[in-house]
Amino acid sequence: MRNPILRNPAMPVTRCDIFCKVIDNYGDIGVCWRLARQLAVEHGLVVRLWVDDLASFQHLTPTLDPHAGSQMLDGVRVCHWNEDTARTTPADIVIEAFACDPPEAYVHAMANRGSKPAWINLEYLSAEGWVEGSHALPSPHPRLPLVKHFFFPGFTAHTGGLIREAGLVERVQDFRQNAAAQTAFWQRIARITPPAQAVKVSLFSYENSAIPGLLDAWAEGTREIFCAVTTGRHLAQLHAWLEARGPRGTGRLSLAFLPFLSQADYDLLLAACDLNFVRGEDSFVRAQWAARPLVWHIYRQEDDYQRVKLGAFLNRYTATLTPAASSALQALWHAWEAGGNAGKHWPALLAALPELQAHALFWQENLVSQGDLAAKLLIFCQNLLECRAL
Ligand code: TRH
Repeated sequence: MRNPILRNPAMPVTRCDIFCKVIDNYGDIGVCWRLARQLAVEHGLVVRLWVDDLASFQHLTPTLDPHAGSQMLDGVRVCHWNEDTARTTPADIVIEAFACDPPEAYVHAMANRGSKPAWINLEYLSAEGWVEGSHALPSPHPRLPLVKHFFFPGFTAHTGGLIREAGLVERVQDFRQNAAAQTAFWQRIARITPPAQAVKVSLFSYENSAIPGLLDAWAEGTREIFCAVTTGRHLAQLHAWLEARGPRGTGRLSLAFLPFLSQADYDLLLAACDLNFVRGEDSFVRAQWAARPLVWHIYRQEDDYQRVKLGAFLNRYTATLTPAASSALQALWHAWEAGGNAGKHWPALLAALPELQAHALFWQENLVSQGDLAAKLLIFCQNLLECRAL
């Protein structure tokens, strides 16, 4: 498909370089990979994705060859970010993810181009109020004739929005309404059919000392719980809990241990569950597109700054909930973040679940109405490039 946004024939902007450094886990590459595919497949840009750690990337895309310097995948040229990267010709749009700094020589080549590229720093996601004021701000290079712009994802119309592929919401909705497709899905990923009456939960988090208490609450609670345990840093605690329970067993809780899923299957998992425990950035966003209630294990930051970010999101997310549902959700999220007694707050959250389910759909619809990040980014870049061409 040709690019519907950057469609000025006098200025055929078609090439985009995305730079990604994998700091840890899968979030950095998860976000970049989604964006790269969307820009290539939906908007027709010629996209190169420069990644410093192809081995981590391979977890998300098993068909990727971690030893190849360059390969085509899903319409994107995936390139290993190494010393040769500096010698490549810069694209029209240059996106550095999370302030990862493209190579110095590449930046010089950008400065030497007749028409300067639109240079974007794609920032981390936050619901804090200052994001609207900082979104799209310019940052002139200290020495070179180049200007980089901050692009902040976010939850309001005055931010860059969230990554959402075309048709995602419809796919999720169709899947949720199709019981046979869900049964086939569970069989395919775990060879299991969850008990019909159980509350279905997915679990993806970091190490968290709140895990055993929550599992105890599930095992000894009033409702049957089916927990789909993803592959991740929470697994050791899950196994330790199982061992510690010994002859008491798992009570009303049944567990299914999943392999690492493709991103597409992980989306379906989120849609198939009644409640999703998610973490980091990308799974947190995907749970919102799944229109299901969620609990967020936010990535820890220096001086516990993540608590400010958590509070900012909760303020927005709970604004229209009843006081009972709002405090149930907040109590469990805070306990989960702090590694505290999340199990104590489970009964209240369970009671609030029907309201939280309706709210998750309302929240998703509101986010959809704000436009998606790739489209907003391209409009922003087009405006930048047109202004420079005047
Ligand atoms: O993996 P994360 O913790 O990632 C990040 C990074 O740590 C990053 O450095 C940090 O800055 C950021 O969090 C805040 O969590 P995240 O962002 O949810 O990314 C996980 C990705 O893995 C996401 O794209 C979903 C995907 N995934 C699968 O594809 N299959 C699976 O089975 C699971 C559990 C996840």
